[in-house]
Order: sequence, then C-alpha cells, then structure tokens
Amino acid sequence: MRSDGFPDDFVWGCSTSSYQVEGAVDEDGRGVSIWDTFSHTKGKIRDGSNGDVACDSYHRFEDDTELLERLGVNAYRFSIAWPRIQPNGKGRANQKGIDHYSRLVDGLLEKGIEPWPTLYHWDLPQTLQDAGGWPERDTAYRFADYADIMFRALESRVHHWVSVNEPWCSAFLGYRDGEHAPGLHDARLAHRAVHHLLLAHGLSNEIFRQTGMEGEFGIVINPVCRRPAQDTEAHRQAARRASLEQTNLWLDPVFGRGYPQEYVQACGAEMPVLDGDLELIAKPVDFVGVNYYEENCVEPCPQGPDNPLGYRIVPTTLPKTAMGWDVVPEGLRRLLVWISNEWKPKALYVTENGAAFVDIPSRSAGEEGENSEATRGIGSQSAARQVRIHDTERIAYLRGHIDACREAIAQGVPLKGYFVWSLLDNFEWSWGYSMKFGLTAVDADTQARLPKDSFEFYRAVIDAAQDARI
Ligand code: IFM
Repeated sequence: MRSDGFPDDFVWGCSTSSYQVEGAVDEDGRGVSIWDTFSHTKGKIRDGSNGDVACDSYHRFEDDTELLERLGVNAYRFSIAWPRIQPNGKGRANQKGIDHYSRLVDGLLEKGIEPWPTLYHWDLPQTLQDAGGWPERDTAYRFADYADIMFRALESRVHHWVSVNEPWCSAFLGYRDGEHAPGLHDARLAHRAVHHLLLAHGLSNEIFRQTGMEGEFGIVINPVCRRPAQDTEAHRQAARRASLEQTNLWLDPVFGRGYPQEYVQACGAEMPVLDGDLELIAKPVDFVGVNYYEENCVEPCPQGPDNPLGYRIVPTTLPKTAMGWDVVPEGLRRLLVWISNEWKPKALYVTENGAAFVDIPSRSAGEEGENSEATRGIGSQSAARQVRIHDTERIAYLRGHIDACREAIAQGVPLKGYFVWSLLDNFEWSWGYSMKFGLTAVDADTQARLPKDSFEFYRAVIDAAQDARI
C-alpha cells in the first residue's frame, strides 16, 4: 500500500444527475418526467423553482467536461434521463436522446475520464406514473427494456453501470412521505415500490450479463448505520432497528437473504414477491455504491403503529451543514466497515459525498469578505472571474470524509473509489436551488461556472494521489 493509503487504481470522481443539471426539458423529443410534474405543482418546491433550465448542462456538457478535466477526476458519474430515451417510458428509442449521451460519453473518454452512467436517478416518465409508477410491476419490465437500449447504445464505451440511485428515496420519499415526486402518502405503495425498484435492478443486471459486455454493474443506495445515543443494549438495539429501512431492506435481498423479516413484520410490509424475484434481485453485483452525508444518533422509544421500529433521532450539538445534517466523517468509516463485514461486497465505492453550506462570494482585490453578491449570485462571466468563494467549511467536510475513506481502506474495506457530490450547484429536489452542494457555483442568469476553493482543494487531493503512485 502507498504512503497516502489509497491504491494506485483508486477512482476519484464527481457526480451529478440528469434532472438536477440538464434543463432542456422540452428539447429533442424528451418526454415529461414525474419531477417536471411535481416541481410545477404549487407548494412542492421550497423556493418555487424547477429543473426547466437547471445548469443547462444539456447544452453545456462540453463546458462541464472541461471543468472535470481541470479538476483532474478520472470518472464522472451522471445519470441518463429515461424520458429522453423513451419519452413515454416504453417503445422505440428516441435517437436524439441517445445521441446526447453518446456525445457526452465520447467527450469524457477523449479527456481520459471514465463515464459512470446511472440508469435511474428519479426522473420516471410521467406516463408510467400515470399507469401506477413503481408500485406497479410493469414499471420494472419497462425499466429493463430501457436498460437494454442503453447497454446496446453505449456498450463498448461504458465499463461501470449503476442500475438505480438511492431507491429508498424513490420509494419512501416519493410514495410514503410525499416529499419527492410523485408526492404520495401511502406506506403500502412505498413497499410495493421497494420491491419493483429492486426487481428493476435485478432484471437489468440479468440483461447486462446476457449481453456479454465487459464491465461492472452495481446498485447505489443511501444506507445508514445509526449510532446509539448511549452505550446500553436497548440503545444498541434501537440503532440497529433504525438502520433496517435504509440499509438491510436493500442489501439483504441484493445479497441473497430476502427481505429482513424483523422489518417486514414490524412495519406490516406486504412485498409483492413472485416466484423467482428474489433470485433475480440476488444476482451477483460487481459493486455497491454508498451515498453518505450524515450519521444520526438514536434512542429507543415504545414501538407502536406510528413508530413500528421503536426509535427516535436524538438532536446533537455537532456541527451541521445547511441542510441541518450532522457532520460526522467518522460515521462514513463506521458505515463502510459495517457493510463490508456484514454483506461482503466485492467492491464498494462512495458514489456521493458532499455538503451544502451557505456560500458567500467575495471579491478578490481589496474587497475581501464583501458579500453583497451573496444573494444576487455572480452577475456575469467577467464578474465571475473576479469573485471567489472561500468555502472553507466544505473543504473541511471533504477532507474529513476523504480521511475516513483512507481509514476504512486501512481496516480492510474493499473501497475502490470516491465521488464528490456535486460538480455543480444544482436543483436540490424539494429544496430547489436554495441548497448548494457544488464544487462549482453556477450563475442562474448567465450559467457562468465559478469553481469554488473546494474545487481547488479536491484538485490538489487528486494531484497528490497521482504523485503518490508507485
Ligand atoms: O442531491 C442529492 C442527490 O440527488 C441524491 N443524493 C443526495 C444528494 C444531496 O441531497
């Protein structure tokens, strides 16, 4: 092992997703997605915004690719908008949609950056939702057809594929909590969605293997490993139960254990499993992607209909991000070690990690700290050149979490890469543009990109990693 603790072939990357950055929602035959509908519904997005324009990355993907080259990453994780490929979620492929991703992939490869497409990052074609969405089994079969189209279209050029991103959010935030599209409040539908999202993963995994393509296929989840507030058995059991929904509910079936019975019974979850489903879902994956942002502390409380798992989150005095999320770098190490020991995946990647903070732009010469631009944003390309964003909190956050990755590797975790969320400030779902996770600020009026200090920090991390190569 090298002195910096990272292997030579470690993947240093950056992530985005289609609806959050692309814009161009009416172009080149793209169909309507559930996020178009949801974001245009009054009251759903805190700042009343939507992804109609976002970062305009559909048109500016070459600028983004240049940014990635400057950053020095060797991988870019983006997602493919299903409604660009099949505007109604089924049938013939829309060639213009395929061409867009084909150009993006070629542009990345020309710069030596490996494309890491995710097939589903939440923008379900609206017509499929009209037919019932993820609670309906047919959606999983439609997804498999779409995946097949993309495998064939990008076959020899893509070597890492992700089926679905954070299916917990799609199922629970979308169908139970009403916070994400399609905005429903029905736990029964959420559990049906869980199973069909996993089935979609399993079906596409099977097709991937059948194509005989070279490359790796995995799933990305947002697992949690909650921390007991006190060192008692009751607290430890509460922390264990508190991790079931976001972690075991996904990893147990993917690793052949079926659904965790403790969860299913406590929550009265009716999973619409048919013969053969669990075998499909458990087809071996090459990697698991872990999206990590925070770690919560929990204590036990009585189990009942409103709290079937019997735990409650305990507020802490730890530093917080603008989302109100506790900053716990050590939690990333704990999570990776737990997953590695418990499910023994062949490889793990941190496929998202990053933080929203309030960024205060400051003028360079003589006006350091002047923050009148903060609410207006950066006015123009030339203004953007003079303005800096000294996002020291984000740098400290990233440094701490990269250290946690190093420690996880030292403890034997097969961690193969790390991706920052996100390359750009973008549409943060129900938060709109009010939460900024980017290494790069984006001017909403001009779309000028302004790398923040954290961009330079991450570039230096990657440079140092290259220099340390044996
Ligand atoms: O912006 C999201 C992303 O789409 C999925 N993972 C978490 C990020 C930050 O909330």
